[in-house]
Amino acid sequence: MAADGSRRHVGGRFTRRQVAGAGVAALGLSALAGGSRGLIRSAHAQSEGEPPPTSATTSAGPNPWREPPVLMSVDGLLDVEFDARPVPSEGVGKLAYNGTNPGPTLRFRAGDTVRLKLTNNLEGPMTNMHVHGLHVSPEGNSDNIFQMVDNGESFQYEYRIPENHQAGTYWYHPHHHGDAQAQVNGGLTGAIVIVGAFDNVEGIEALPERLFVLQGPDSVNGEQVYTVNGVVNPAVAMRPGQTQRWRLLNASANAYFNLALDGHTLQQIATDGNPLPTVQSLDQILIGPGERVEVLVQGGDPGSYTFKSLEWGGPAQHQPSFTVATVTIAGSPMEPQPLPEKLIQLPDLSQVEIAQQREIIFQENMIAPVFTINGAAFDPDVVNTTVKLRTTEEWILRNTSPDAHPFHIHVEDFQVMSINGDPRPFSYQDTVNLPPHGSVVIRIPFLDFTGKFVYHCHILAHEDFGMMSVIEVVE
Ligand SMILES: [Cu+2]
Repeated sequence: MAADGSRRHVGGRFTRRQVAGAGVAALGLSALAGGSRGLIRSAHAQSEGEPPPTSATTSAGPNPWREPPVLMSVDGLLDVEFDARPVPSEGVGKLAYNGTNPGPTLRFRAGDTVRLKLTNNLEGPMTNMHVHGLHVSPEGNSDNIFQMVDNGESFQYEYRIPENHQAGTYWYHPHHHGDAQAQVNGGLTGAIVIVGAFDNVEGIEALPERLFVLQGPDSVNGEQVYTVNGVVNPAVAMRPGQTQRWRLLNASANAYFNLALDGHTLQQIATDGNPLPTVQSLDQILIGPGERVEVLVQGGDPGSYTFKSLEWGGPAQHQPSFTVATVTIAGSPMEPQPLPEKLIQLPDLSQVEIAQQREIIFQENMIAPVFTINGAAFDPDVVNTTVKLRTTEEWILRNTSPDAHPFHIHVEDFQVMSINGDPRPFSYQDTVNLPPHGSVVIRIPFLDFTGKFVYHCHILAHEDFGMMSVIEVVE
């Protein structure tokens, strides 16, 4: 690690007392408002009362489609500087990297090096950077979320992307425990696209691409709005019969997107940056906070179709149906291209030797700390789970609460073996939804990197209030 004066470690900045204090706050809110809904509502309320943004995003739309600026690697190197600062007039976002909400899309290849210099001009809180889904070292100035950047200071990150990294859709966001929800909700987020072999699969190659960075809800003119690339209800143009590749990223701090396109089937090809072995034809796809899916969409008959999020959630997490985008199919028809017959088969872990089986229990408690994993709230000074390098483990994720919790682990992807006891179609993910009072069995290969990182609930209101644990992989 470079001897840089701006370095800050969570371990030195957060005391047990502060973490316990956060738990007390959570108890008060959840006791008053019932579970996580109280926390989510209170977070949204922070933006109410402020002057409404003046951009076109407040209109019901459909509004013009736009995507974030793209920063691409050149000759194996992507070298970028990110300035995090408040931008009260920028769309629905209140915070931004380099003035755009969402931040620039980072596009590079497996084997590349990504250098990112983060400057904190947030005028208050500490911040840092997490590259969600990237299989890179958690140590030093790589994907090390124990590193903090103080207000007015900078930190130089460097990520060495393995040659065999999966091509796909990933993302970045701050991971400052206690303030992650506010910073991500504020607009500090963006997409990462890794380019590679998957893009050359027959039936995918050369398809027109769209990136959907899904955010919200945000309060605009007293209304709760959801956005795509910072735009409320953008217009998506397609020709009849045309196939488009959509990269869908749930960058919301707390909300789910239960996606469906009227009159169309979503042909899923990837989960969380990992290819599926074959196309999955689905009428709706639930993506929790932090999750990504890639789908192929084939335009139907000319007309206007609503891309929406269907009603979802139990009593404390209930979300009504809402419009995500409006798809307009017009122009000269195209001959529909055949869907890919075969995608990419990743290693199947169902027969491998399991070095260790663990039970990871997600709990909501009546007394502080309210949100815990295996009875403990996050403490950066405690290693909750120690794993041997070059082993594969089976984790049984259990949820004893009435709320859904999206489980996410840094650095490593896992194979999902079953949900509530039902075997699942083959998929590798880095985030998986843990249903209320449910269970998910996963297998995680720890093959390449030693060091300390975290696993947690990706509802950031829950994570900020303790639902996170420390894992260390050792030789
Ligand atoms: Cu949770």
